[in-house]
Amino acid sequence: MRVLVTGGAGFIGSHVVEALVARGDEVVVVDDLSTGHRSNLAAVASSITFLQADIGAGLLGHLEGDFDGVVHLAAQVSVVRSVAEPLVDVRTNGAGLVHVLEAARRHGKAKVVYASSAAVYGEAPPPVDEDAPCRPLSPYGIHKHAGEHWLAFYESVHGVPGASLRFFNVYGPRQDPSSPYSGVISIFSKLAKAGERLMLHGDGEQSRDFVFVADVVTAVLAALDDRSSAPPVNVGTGTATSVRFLAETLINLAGQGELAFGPPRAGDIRHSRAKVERLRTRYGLEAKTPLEEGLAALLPSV
Ligand code: UD2
Repeated sequence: MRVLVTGGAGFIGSHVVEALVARGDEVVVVDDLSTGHRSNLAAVASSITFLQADIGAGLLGHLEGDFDGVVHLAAQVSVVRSVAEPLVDVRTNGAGLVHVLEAARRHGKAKVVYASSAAVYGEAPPPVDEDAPCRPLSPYGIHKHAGEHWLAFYESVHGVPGASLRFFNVYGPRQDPSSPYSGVISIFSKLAKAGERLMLHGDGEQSRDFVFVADVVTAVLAALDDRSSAPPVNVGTGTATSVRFLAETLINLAGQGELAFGPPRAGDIRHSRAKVERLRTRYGLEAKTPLEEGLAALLPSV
C-alpha cells in the first residue's frame, strides 16, 4: 500500500509510520514539525519520504502520485489551547482537515482514517457508546465532531472512503511532557522518574480511559485496511483509572516521587470511559495492554 500519514513525526503518528514500514508499505509523511520531531522517525528515516508542510496552508503541489490510504493525525492537539486560540483550531483542525480530504480526493480517492476524539461527547455520562449525543464543549471537540461529518460528506459526494476513530486518552513513548497542554501520563512519568511531586488537579478522583499507543496503532491499521464504510468507532480500553491511582502506580514503578494536590483544573471533565463493543464488532479488536504494562514499557524511554 502507498500511505500518506499527516502528523507522522508526532507521538501517535511516528508509531503508525513505524508499523506501516514494518509491514512493507510505502509511506509519505507530512508534518510541519510544530509539535512533532524528525528524531521520532529516526528508526525509519531511510525508508520513508518526509515532507515538511502545514496542512492549514493546504497540501496541493506538495504531493505526487496516488495513495491507497491517508492516516490523518496532524492537528492542534490541545483542548485548552483551542479555547484560548479558537482561530488556530479553525485553521488546523477545521480547514486543515478539508485540505487533507481534498488531497485524498485528488490523489486516488484514498481511504482516510481520521483521528477523532472522545472530546466530541462533552460531558456524556460514561461509559459512552458511539450513539451517545455529541455535545462538544471546546473548539477542539467541535472541530473533531465536524471532521466526522466532513468525512461522511467526502464519502457520499466524492467517493472518498473514510473512517473516524474516537481516541480516548492515548499514552506511550514519545508523548511530549514539556508543554502545559501535555497529557497527564507524560507529565507524571517524567516527574516520578525525577523523584519530584506529581501535582493532582483537585482530589485526583477524576478518571480517564487510558489507552496504550500500540493498541491505537492496531486500530488505525485495521481501519485503513477495512474497505467497507464504517461509522465512528471509540478507541479506548473500556476501563477507567483515577488520576490518583495513576500517580500512585507511577510512583511505585519508578520507586520515587510523591503526591501533591492543587486546585481543580477549570473545565475538567470528571469521568471519561469508552464503551468498546463497536471496536470489537467492527474491527475484531480489543485495546488489551494493561495500564501497568504500558506504563512499564513507557518509563525507560522517559
Ligand atoms: C484528553 C485529551 C484531549 C481530548 C480530551 C477529550 C490527552 C493528552 N488529551 O484530555 O486531546 O481528547 O481528552 O475529553 O489525551 N491532570 C492532573 N495533573 C496534571 C495534568 C493533568 O491532575 O499535571 C489531570 C487533569 O486535570 C485531568 C486528567 O489528569 O483530570 C487528564 O488530563 P489530560 O490533560 O491528560 O487529558 P484530558 O482528559 O483533559
